[in-house]
Amino acid sequence: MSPKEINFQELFDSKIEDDVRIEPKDWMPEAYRKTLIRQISQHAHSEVVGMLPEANWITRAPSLNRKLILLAKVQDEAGHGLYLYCAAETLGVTRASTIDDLHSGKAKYSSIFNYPTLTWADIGAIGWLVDGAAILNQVPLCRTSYGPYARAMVRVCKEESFHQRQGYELMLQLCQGSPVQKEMAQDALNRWWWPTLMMFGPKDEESSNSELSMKWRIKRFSNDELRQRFVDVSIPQIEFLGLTVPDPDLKFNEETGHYSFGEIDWDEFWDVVKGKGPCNKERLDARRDAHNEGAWVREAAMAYQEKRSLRESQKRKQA
Ligand code: BYC
Repeated sequence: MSPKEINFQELFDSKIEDDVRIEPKDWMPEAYRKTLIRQISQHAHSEVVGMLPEANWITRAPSLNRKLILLAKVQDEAGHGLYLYCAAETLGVTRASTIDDLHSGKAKYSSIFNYPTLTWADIGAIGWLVDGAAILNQVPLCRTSYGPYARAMVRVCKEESFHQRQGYELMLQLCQGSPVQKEMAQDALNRWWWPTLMMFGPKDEESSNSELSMKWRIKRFSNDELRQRFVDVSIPQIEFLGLTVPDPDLKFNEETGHYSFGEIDWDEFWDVVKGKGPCNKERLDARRDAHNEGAWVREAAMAYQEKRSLRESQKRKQA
């Protein structure tokens, strides 16, 4: 068949239908490419901004072991950001342009990282709840239709699993400790529970990207499906800790076999997404400062690369 006779759209549709991964050099609809660049780069920004609330506690971790665990976790998040920026680059954008979009406020990052980490228990709550939510969202992404994104997610999920366990273990230790420690754990749960439910995104009927993302098998489950799954798995964990869910409307529904829960404060969610959360300004300022302060490293790496290329081309000429 000559290239003229190939119907690229049909070929793409049949690959999606048969669960064959789309790879960087394959033809893809422009809207598919755009939505992937949007999601993958926002995912990368979330990983990198997500280092900030936890990094705030590295110097104050209560023991050497806790410090080592937290350092390893925060480094993992940096690695996740790098795999994801690389995956976005395979779609034809530069890392510099995606980072500029974060710094200018054009690109989003997860709402959850715009809340402050007030006590040590917040580090447990983030690992347990935020990474727990991330796992539920990201395990299906290991089967997402775009190859480089799916492959990046495999390693990310393995690391998230360690993050979730260390967070739960930290909470368990606090809950088995003194009354003040248990109170600290309850307070962290009270503050992180609702923002974690918001992480899954708006309700399905308000999720503007879902229809196409589901059709293209970028997303395999809807925002509400994953949110429900998160509530169902978390409630027994909360009960085991001996803590109380900060939701008076939470009830187990015998008929559906799922927990029903109270209404999320969607005004708060959209305020945070639009930049009006408690820490949005602080987070973006910290990222911009880190980028500016790291300019000399990027310049030095480029200068070294130029010198090396020059040396190699001179050697080739002499040979
Ligand atoms: N925060 O149509 P929808 C981590 C935006 S990091 C802010 O449902 P979609 C970790 C959405 O972008 C894990 N914005 O969107 C790191 C869209 O606006 P645009 C982060 C949100 O894409 C360090 C609009 O609302 N995980 O785990 O179909 C330490 C309408 O939404 C949010 C990922 O990034 C939000 N929460 O579904 C610890 C996973 N939710 O873009 C832990 C990959 C929605 O049209 N991403 N918006 O202007 C996804 O799976 C999907 O993008 C989402 C949203 C489920 C998040």
